[in-house]
Amino acid sequence: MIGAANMTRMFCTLALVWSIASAAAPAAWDGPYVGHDPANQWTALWIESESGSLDVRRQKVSLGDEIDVPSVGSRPSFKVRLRDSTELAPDIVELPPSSDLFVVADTHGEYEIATELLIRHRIIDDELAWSFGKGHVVFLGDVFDRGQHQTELLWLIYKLEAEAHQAGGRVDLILGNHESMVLLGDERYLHPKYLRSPRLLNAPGYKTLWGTNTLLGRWLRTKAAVMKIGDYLCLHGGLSPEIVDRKLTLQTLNTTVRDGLKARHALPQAEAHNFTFIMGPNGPLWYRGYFADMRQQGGPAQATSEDIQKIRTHFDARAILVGHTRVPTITALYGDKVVAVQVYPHREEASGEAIMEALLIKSGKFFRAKANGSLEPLDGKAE
Ligand SMILES: [Mn+2]
Repeated sequence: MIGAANMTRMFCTLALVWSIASAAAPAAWDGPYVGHDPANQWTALWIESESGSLDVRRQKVSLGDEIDVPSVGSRPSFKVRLRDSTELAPDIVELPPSSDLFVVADTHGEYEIATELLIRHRIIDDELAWSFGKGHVVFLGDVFDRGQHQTELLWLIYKLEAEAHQAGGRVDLILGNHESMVLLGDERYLHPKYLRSPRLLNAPGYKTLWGTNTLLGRWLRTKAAVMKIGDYLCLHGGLSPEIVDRKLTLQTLNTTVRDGLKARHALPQAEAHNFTFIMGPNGPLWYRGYFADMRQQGGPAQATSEDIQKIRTHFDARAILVGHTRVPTITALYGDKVVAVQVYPHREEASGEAIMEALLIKSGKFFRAKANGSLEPLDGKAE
């Protein structure tokens, strides 16, 4: 087992590297990472760049303290109050008819583009503070991998969760396949910068930075793979007809994923069997059967309208909202019983304009919320 011993080394014996007098202040590079040692002393670690070298800054902290998450590009730094997470995300959340639901799919480390989308739609203000009142935001997973600012995005979501709660609103983060990959040690899709972070922090691998004695690692392991928010099933990949055939409930799906992400090799046999299915091409984190027939790739057949009806009946839901599979614009499938939300965050080559979309559900109506701030009903008329 890696884990306790290595984490102890990481959070106890890391030497603080003092910078020699220098004109320029160190620039943020990665972090903070917050974890505790076996004596429950919490430490925050930042990696900073100065005069071409990367140094580690470390600070003893306590739950309840506020620490800085550094600025990125034009986005300001923000303070986050440290809290431990023990309460599990619910399988089902009420959505009052007057509350808007803002659905954000895979952000993949594209912090500036994702925050632009949130700012333009007044989910957050220019200082990155919650400004959506009693509204509800759900992130459909895949915050990790590909881009280079996943740490900041996770801290932002963690912070907004608390601020939304204070305001009578709500933020939920659903787990995607890239959350599961990172937490289980698959480093293939990490932006190369994140391969350097564990080395600089004297940790044996990137997943150690998100272990069960880290603040965000514990927080991520309270999250759900599938949530029903109001009448909507919210998840990363999709619900396959096989889930209904196996009679899997939200509770079984979420408990199995959580247990597997805590200790995959310690799962009892029946649960290990479910975990293997869930982490496969017919499982909720990976399924792409709403989009194409995947049988030639060893995946599932394309879901039929009858399949979708069967799934909606099994979970008593109006529609299924998914990320994971890229679409050029948010698209209603199966007569709006499935909505594909994943417009990959990127910049238009010529103009540099941010391209990303979220799904806004207002009084049961679907809108595309674009990164430039415009809203467009899913049935096509501009508003
Ligand atoms: Mn994905």
